[in-house]
Amino acid sequence: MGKVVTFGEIMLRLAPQGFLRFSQASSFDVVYGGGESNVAVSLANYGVDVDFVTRLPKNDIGACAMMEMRKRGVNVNKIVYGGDRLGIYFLETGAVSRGSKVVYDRAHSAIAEIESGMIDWDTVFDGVEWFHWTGITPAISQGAADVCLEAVKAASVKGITISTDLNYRAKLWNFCDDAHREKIMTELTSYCDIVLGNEEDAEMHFGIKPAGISVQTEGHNVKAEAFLSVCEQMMEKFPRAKKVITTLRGSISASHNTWAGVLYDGKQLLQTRQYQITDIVDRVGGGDSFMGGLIYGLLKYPEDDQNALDFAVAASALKHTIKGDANLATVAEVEKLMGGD
Ligand code: KDG
Repeated sequence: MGKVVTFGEIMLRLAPQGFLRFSQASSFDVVYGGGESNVAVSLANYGVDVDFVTRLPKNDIGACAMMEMRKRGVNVNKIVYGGDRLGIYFLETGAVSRGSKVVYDRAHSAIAEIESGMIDWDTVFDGVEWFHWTGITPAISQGAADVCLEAVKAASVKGITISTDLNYRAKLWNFCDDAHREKIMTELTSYCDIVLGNEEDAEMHFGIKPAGISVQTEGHNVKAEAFLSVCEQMMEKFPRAKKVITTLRGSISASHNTWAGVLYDGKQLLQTRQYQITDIVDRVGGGDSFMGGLIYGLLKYPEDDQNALDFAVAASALKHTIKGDANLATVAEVEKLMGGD
């Protein structure tokens, strides 16, 4: 299986224990998370040779983030160092009908202050088969968006498969207006072969809305059909995209989700079974674990998109049982769940 590179921000996640509110906490549980580092951890866990590229401060906290990735089996020797701080995010876990809360403290992080030319993409992409970025990275700062564009251009020149998770984050993109955000995301996505996103991502980044069928209509199949019109519009806008994928999540309560996936390849819409996920331990990183499973599945079963999609959705269903942002489920555990257990 070929080598994969992901690029983005890794943050310190500080969360009050259990279901305590921020105002009740006298200590925080520490884990590390970030859309692209989570995907890298999933892949390393499946035995894939994966590099995580980012910019970290050259201090003890940056070293902790680097060592966390190394501990999980991710290659860290392409990370660059500089800047003053690691980004932090605070998470208050929701319960019953009270949703979770996220507070970002990531302004002026080392990667937010990255500039063009700081990463030697030619060297990073030597011998690489797949590059993954998400809509979080260009949302951090103009510099991060510029470096992301350098990356997709360099990967494209080398014929590397490029994937994205559009990952719209309303609390980011503070450095630009909506029109500029759309311009950045349109240019970056135009280089992608594989595009993961939901209706909100498509609408917020590109103004693409499902045609005809209301996405509010109940029922998994109808929602999948609604997404088909999003896929068709995405493929028209991004001719390089060979597959457009989404997760179909139903949020029943803070501890109960339904979870499925669909993939459109320009001809047919593949669907998975729907998982009922009750007693959720940690829902953060559900989309990243899906993406990690999808990349692994598409590399392992290049001729069998259904199997790849089934692997992705089973992987992310399992992630909901694991504390922290990253998926630590094994291939054997995912395949056992796919087998119906
Ligand atoms: O997808 C999970 C991510 O949202 C989480 O790990 C933190 O990267 C993060 C972000 O920017 O919200």
